[in-house]
Amino acid sequence: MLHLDLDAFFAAVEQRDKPSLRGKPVVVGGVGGRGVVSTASYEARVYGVRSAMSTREARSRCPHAAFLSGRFHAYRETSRQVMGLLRAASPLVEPLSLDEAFVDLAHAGLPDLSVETVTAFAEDLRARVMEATGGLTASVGIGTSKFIAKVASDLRKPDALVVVAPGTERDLLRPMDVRVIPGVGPATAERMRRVGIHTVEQLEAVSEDEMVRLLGNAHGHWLYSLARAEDDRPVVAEREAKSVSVEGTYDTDLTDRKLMESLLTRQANEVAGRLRKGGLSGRTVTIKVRLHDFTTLSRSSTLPSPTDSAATIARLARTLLADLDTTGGVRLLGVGVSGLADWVQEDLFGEAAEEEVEVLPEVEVPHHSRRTWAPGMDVEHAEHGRGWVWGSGRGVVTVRFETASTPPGPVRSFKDDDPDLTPWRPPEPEDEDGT
Ligand code: TTP
Ligand code: MG
Ligand code: MG
Repeated sequence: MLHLDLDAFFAAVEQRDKPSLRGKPVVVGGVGGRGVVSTASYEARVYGVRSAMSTREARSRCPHAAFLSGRFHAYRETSRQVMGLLRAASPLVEPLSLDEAFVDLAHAGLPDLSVETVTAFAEDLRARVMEATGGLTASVGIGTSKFIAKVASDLRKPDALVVVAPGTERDLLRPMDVRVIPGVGPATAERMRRVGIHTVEQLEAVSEDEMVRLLGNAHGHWLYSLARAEDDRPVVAEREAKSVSVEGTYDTDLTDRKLMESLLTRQANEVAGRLRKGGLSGRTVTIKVRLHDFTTLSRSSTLPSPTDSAATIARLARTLLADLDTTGGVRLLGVGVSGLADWVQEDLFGEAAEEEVEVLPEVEVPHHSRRTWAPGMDVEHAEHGRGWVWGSGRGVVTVRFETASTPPGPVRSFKDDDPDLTPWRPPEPEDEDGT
């Protein structure tokens, strides 16, 4: 089993695309007053900056870092490149997030699975990741199970490969904190601490009965096995679409609830249209909301029977939105239906099967009506070419003119309504259909 995780992912993409930031502390996340750090470059981690820390705290620990608000399209594109490489190596690839995946090496066509062979394979893979992404480093772990591979990839981050030889797994785990075990979160760890269990070795000494008594049935058996490095979870590659979804990303953070509801309603209509075209219906309606600081929330609601009704999907989507705090602004909204069945259950209430079509008002997403120049965003100037927003305020926006393929570039300031300066975005694949 192989586990790959990119190093300081968002920050590494920023350093790739902004040559003047290479080798420097970079913090990506919400830059506003209540913002939270998504990630920090390893240069910033030296100062104690970490994911999920408040940006305020990060600024006080590392005031000279570049604080950037993030460019999701660039992260997604880079992720796509890496996942593509992995899928070319083995048909069994299970992505866990944008920057992380398991790969089943038993299906990678290797002559054998000796430590030497998998080591050479992984070094080659890391080199290919670096080449394909324009310089990003990945940490890779290899072991006899998902658990061990994941522990290994984290062991010597960044830019490292760790192969755990078969038979050495338990020695590796014993001195580690129990929180290394998937499923041992803060609450479980605290419960263990109270009975004097801090390390995996101490956990190993607990009998299975005792473990079940301490942590409940499912959890107890699971942790008993993992403490012994017993983990036979297979890699589950994504297969055919298990859901139909539509989402949209927006240039300006949306704050208007009415507008958000209208957008969700339109998306629900599109989802319903696609379901019908495929002769499908589903029970679970999910909305996805990405906040200004890249926190991505999803909420779902499950119906007693499958639906393909736009009105039903829209109504549920709006209800789900009502429970979310979106005051800081929203960058992405999406609606999906999952739990698909290829039939629609007879309507229990005997309503006409024909859907009443909801008349939708035209909605217009604000397009830089009041321009926001978020730090880090890509821009283009009619005369000076492409660059990124270094900072803005008091009617002035400062741009550094450089890209991934240029040397560090010069800084220039403009009036923030300069018509020659426009946001730049790469052409986006028009179909963002989730699967
Ligand atoms: P991680 O792989 O957890 O972190 P990382 O790649 O930044 O750093 P490393 O793996 O070297 O320790 O997460 C991948 C990306 O997900 C990260 O770059 C930003 C995003 N992220 C958040 O937005 N918020 C978070 O709390 C975390 C942990 C990650
Ligand atoms: Mg990572
Ligand atoms: Mg990760």
